[in-house]
Amino acid sequence: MSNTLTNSAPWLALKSHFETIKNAHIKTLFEKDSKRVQHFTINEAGIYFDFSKHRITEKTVELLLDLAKEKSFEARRDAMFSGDKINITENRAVLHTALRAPKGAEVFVDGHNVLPDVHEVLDKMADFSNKIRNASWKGHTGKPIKNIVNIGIGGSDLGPVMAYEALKYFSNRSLTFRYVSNVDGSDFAEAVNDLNADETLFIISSKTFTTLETMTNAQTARAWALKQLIDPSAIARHFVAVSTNEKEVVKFGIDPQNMFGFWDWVGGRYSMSAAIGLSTMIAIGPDQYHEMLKGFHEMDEHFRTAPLNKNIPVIMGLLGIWYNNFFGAQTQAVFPYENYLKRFPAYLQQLTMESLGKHSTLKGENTDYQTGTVYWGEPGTNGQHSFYQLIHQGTRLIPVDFIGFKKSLNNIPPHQDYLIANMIAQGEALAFGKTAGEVRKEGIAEQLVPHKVFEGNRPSSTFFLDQLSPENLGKLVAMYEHSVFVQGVIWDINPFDQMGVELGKVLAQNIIPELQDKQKPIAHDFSTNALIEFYRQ
Ligand code: G6Q
Repeated sequence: MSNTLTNSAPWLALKSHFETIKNAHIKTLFEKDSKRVQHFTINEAGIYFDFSKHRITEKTVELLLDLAKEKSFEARRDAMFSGDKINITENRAVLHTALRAPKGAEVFVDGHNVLPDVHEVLDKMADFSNKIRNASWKGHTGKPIKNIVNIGIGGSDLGPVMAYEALKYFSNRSLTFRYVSNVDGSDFAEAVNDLNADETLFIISSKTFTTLETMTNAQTARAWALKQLIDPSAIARHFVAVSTNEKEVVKFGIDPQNMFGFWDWVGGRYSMSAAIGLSTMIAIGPDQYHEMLKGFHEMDEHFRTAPLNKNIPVIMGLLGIWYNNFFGAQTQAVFPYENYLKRFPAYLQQLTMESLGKHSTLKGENTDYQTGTVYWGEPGTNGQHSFYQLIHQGTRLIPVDFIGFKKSLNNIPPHQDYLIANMIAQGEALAFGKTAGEVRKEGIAEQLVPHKVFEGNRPSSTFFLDQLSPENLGKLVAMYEHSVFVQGVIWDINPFDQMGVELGKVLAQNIIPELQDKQKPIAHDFSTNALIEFYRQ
């Protein structure tokens, strides 16, 4: 094994530094450095990022930054922004950042400036969104569209549904939005149960336009619509596509005029700022959608230009490495204290785990270190009444990201004060805990003292923003996107492919005919055969 990461000088330095710090308590770290908050807070790009409650010292950050330098982080980052084909397993550029670059900027792929293409699609999306929103786009029977159903899965679903929920406050409430992803027919059935086809628009969102789930749901949607509308020419008024595959879109029967394109240099899970965001734009309108893109771009610029020690995604990514590879943490919790962000953890699961769950380095060697932390979460305060117990008093180390906003979109006193007090209190309790002495002072019976002790020393980051808005959502998403990139660089893996989802897809294609034709001979392993037999009976 010739992995250079774990043999590199910065890694070895971190390893011995870890030995000196692994037992240090966050409380002691605060006592030793009265300026700790100043040292470990970055207030940039509209995000107040407090990472003082981590098991780190200034030395830790210094060594982690050395590691980033060792891995030529800055050159790798610049290669991404300038359109180099850094997705080496698919020989593609990685340019989600170009999707939110302003008109007039230049980014070249194979000598072609892609920015005019990006803005042409954005303008086409805006034109279409306006027509739906001002009811000038009529359905087949002359009625305006009232319902929008996005059909897509994975990267063609999770971003749009998360953004719709996150930005519901800003959305046009006379329109109804539904998201169908699962190949389970119940997903489709429930989504259209109370809708009329003559007022419904389906957006078929699929980069490849070949994905089994999406194509099955799209065919079912067409049959459902035609059952009510009868005339096949109705499809043109009720179906649009978001895709890179015009041939398949046309084959499905969608007019290419009603197709919104994107490009192979946009990965599925990085596509919510591409035309995959069409349902978002219809919901919040083009102007607010552009505000969201502005937020993305602002964070892109922060990531591209801020010094590494003041760079939010860089520090986030490096902390991820610190806990995963040195403390052996297996998971990372993300708790938004903002109810509209309820789908944000689900969105992040794909972004982080599909990107970083890899065992092969860019050179094709197996890593001799852990990659891909498990991300999970729920909105606060709900989680406090369920699984937080394990984080406070369990035996595992689970770093937490708290995300909060100073102002609520729905100012109903005293809710916001209660919400944010809880977020701040959780970080405090996790870090500082409660000693046996403190418990005893409360007069607790001696036999209960061990049960009431909080060891503390549980690390967390707090991200504080002004108020949830399209712009701030864009910033948050870009922040996590780039923190994933940082980890990919350190681990020397490709965060932009997803070979790991392929095998199951291929095997399902083999099994489908075996379920449909009971006579078909089957020759899998014994367990698989038995499951197929059970279904057939
Ligand atoms: C994301 C993945 C994956 C993809 C879906 C849908 O990065 O590539 O989640 O988005 O499989 O693919 P299509 O958009 O091609 O239908």
